[in-house]
Amino acid sequence: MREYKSEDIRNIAVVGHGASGKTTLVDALAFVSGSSKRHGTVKDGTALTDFDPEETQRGFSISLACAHAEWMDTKINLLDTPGYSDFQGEAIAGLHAADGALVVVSATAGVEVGTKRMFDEAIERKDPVLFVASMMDKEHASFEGVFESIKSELKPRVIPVEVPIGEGADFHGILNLFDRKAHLFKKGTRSGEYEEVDVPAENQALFDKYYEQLIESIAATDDRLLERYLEGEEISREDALGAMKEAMKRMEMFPLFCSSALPARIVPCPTSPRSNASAGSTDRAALGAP
Ligand SMILES: Nc1nc2c(ncn2[C@@H]2O[C@H](COP(=O)(O)OP(=O)(O)OP(=O)(O)O)[C@@H](O)[C@H]2O)c(=O)[nH]1
Ligand SMILES: [Mg+2]
Repeated sequence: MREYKSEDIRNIAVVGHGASGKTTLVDALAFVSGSSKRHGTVKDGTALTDFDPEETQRGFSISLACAHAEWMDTKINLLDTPGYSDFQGEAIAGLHAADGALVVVSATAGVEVGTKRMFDEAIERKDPVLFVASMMDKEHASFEGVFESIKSELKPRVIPVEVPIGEGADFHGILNLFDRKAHLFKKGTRSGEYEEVDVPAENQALFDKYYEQLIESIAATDDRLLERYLEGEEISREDALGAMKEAMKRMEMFPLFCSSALPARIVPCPTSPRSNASAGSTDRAALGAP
């Protein structure tokens, strides 16, 4: 591993309710970034951050543990924390050690008691927060449900920066709002591999709806951008990302991503290129933002 200057290192606490998918997501992020050669699972006892024999036996996290992902010349230390309230002290210690929090919310359960507790802790510490709707491949997964549940129960200015294409067994890609592209997961390849294409016609309306919301929300955090936006000027990707980073630091914006983090399985699908279990994309710049 190369050496990093301190300004190129981010410490992110991965927090949330028990069994929301934190350990699985951390493993996937380390694997997809190339920092880990193996894509492990909690079920098989091979997840990077659940290495303690008691954890592998019980199938949930007990202690704070760290993995890392190297991404765009930044080393991101991912502090995987336990979600169960018995081990809450470890999760809070993780937040104390971190520069920001990644709050994992299950796409089938939405905001739960542990989500709220950890979100409140992060807010109290004035840490930038981003959300990930996990387990998008599961039956009854609902991205809109997670979005609404965060908005109503945590009341932050949460805003999707990527949107799933399909849900549950049909989850096969994401719309990357900043890049204005679709990422379609490649079938039968290692997790996280995708093909970048123009937004498919059948997803254009969905893209337009979320893109408009994103740009409007970002513009509302910056007077100069707002003026340009109201005059009908196009806001560039760089300007939008820059303003969002600043708004995140001021805790005025909370981006929402989505993922499915189990190792890829080959799922026969005659109509669309997909793997129903690929790690969701996380916008590079935004991931490095906090
Ligand atoms: N289908 C599906 N299952 C998932 C996904 N992520 C996690 N799971 C499963 O959900 C269960 C909980 O996942 P974990 O990663 O252990 O969740 P956690 O948040 O670390 O749990 P605690 O450490 O107990 O707080 C495991 O059985 C995982 O295999 C996903 O993206 N898709
Ligand atoms: Mg865990």
